[in-house]
Amino acid sequence: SLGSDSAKAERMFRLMDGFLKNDSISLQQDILRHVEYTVARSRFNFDDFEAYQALAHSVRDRLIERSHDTQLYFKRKDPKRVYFLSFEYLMGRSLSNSVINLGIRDQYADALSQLGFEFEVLAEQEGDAALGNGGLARLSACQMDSMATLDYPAWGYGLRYEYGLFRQVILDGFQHEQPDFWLNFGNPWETERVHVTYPVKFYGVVEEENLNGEKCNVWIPGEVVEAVAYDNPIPGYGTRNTITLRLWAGKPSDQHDMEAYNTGDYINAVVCRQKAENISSVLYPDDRSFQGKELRLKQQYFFVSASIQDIIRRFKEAHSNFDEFPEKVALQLNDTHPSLAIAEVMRVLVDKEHLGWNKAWDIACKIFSFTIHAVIAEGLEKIPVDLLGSLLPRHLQIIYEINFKFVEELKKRIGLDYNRLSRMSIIEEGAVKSIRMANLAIVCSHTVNGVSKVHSELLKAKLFKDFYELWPQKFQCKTNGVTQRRWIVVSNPSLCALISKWLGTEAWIRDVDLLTGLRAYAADPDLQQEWMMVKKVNKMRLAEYIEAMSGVKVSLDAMFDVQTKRIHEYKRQLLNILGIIHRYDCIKNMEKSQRSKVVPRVCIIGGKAAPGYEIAKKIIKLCHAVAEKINNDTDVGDLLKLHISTAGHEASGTGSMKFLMNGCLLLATEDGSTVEIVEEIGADNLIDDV
Ligand code: GFP
Ligand code: GFP
Repeated sequence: SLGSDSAKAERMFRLMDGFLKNDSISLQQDILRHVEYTVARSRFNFDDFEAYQALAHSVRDRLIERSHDTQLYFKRKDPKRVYFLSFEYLMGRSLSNSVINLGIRDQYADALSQLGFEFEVLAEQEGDAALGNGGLARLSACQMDSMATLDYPAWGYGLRYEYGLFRQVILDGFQHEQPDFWLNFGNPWETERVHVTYPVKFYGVVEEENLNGEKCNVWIPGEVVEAVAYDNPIPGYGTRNTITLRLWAGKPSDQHDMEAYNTGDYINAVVCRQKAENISSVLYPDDRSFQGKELRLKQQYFFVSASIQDIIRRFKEAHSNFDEFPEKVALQLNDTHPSLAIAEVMRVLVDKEHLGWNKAWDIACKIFSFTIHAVIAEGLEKIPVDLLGSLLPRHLQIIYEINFKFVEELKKRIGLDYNRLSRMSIIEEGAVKSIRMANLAIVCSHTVNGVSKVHSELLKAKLFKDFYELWPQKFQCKTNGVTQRRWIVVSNPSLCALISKWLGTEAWIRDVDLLTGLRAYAADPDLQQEWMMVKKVNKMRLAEYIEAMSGVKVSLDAMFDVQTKRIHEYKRQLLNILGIIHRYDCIKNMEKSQRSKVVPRVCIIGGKAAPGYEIAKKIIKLCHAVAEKINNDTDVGDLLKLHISTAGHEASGTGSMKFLMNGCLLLATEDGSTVEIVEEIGADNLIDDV
């Protein structure tokens, strides 16, 4: 017998020989073991990609240890957990980020070099997990890194798309989209949890039943799809805390089509089962204008329903009374995409847990908070009532009920101001009767935040003025941030080394405010020279990359002028391109002798356009047409080159932060986060040129 639990644990621990070790020999043994037994290649003969796979698995082992300890710790402590619900995550690559956060990058680099491999080269083998479109999705990834580092008991929930954001191919200056089947070579970071599955229901009818003399609603679904969990560990920096990003994938349900099997339609039944897997297969490219597509709504509910079931299951394992729910659970809605969670929580609490409407609503209002990323009204999601009613009949009833009670309450507060009542209603009347998802989220959430000061003020003054007047206390600002772990330490190792050297500490990698310590040395010529060197070397690397990718040779003495983000009218790539045409014109009209005074520039514009967004796609073509003209004009030569790697309405903008923290100058208007960036860097670093 293994004896008591703790004796058992002790014995297990000894059998495992303690935790994995991080000295060079142990790491080498580990990598070779994975080459041999996981990748199943001979340890005497494996290539860079196989070495990467083995390396990734050995890192993953270390992540799993920490993730187990984290879960065990939080299970014992039972703190309030924060659940971050987001439809998109742009995690990118995991290898470098993980070993840096675990503090064992150098050890791995050393171990690999003993085996005849180079860490940097293997890291290049990893593909991108591009399960998102742009800023919103990258913000989710940064928030996960941050919550892990700050020791939060946090979980991220999302969808495991099999096809991430499309691959962009440029043919004759035009963008073409190709599928990004990123799981082609497997994903060593995730763990499939075959036992963590939940049924998710769609369609069907709602019937009233009598339960112990009380009426209750029972939803009889027309389709059931199983959601299976895939866990991705997210390690914090300088802590053991390793949280989980749990992504759901569709899987056929056995409840689904017994009928079909019984009636002998075997082939058809199998084909139907396969459809279930399609639910999570593809990420919708986004242009911030709303399209009511059934599959997208299905995806939203699928991920919301599985997540809520998981959260409630976890809560019930430790608690018997829902009164404690708001003390143990916080749900953060990342934009409106997951806001069906509100109706779902109500459905579970009312129909399944039989708490009664008022109690359930009271609980719901204490657990939700809501981040808005939109600036323009067209960006707000509206779901046609007919679509919702057919896909989720019970949820439509619930939303109507929430709205009815809300409007009744509102009438008491503001009287019969019908214009205002109709503006605030969760239901939009009109040609297509729709559900305003943002209104639903605001009505239920205790906190609503914008993503920069300007944006948060705009929400109060314009987009949600009526709601602000009703509930001023709900509205907050949470300015976006980006993690310096990803955007300096991983992406710019030489700048990272410089900063640590001058600050005499690596503490800024945890606490970004410590970067202000560099101010003391800003005028030091040694620092300036080292800083310029770092930039120069990076610039050389970029120039090599540009030449390899596009064949355009660029001058290292030129100023590199970069704009990279989704192509969108409001992001004003068009303005940028017009500026380039103007500069080209000026140079052409100049006396030759004057030209020596022009600062040479390399303009770099990068970004994808949503496949259905015609104007954005034309902007890409325009960029290429202008580039072709300028780059082939020998008269202008190096004075101007345009390379296309592929005040407006920016709610915040996080790309500017990434450029800034790597020592770039920003050319910006006062919108979104730039106003606060000026507060941080100080007016002495601002050239105000209006
Ligand atoms: C559990 C545990 C993990 C376990 C996974 C998968 O968390 O260690 O491996 O989930 O079952 F913490 P809960 O979802 O039960 O919180
Ligand atoms: C959106 C907004 C940005 C904002 C991010 C994160 O980004 O202004 O910084 O969300 O809040 F437009 P995209 O998804 O459009 O890139």
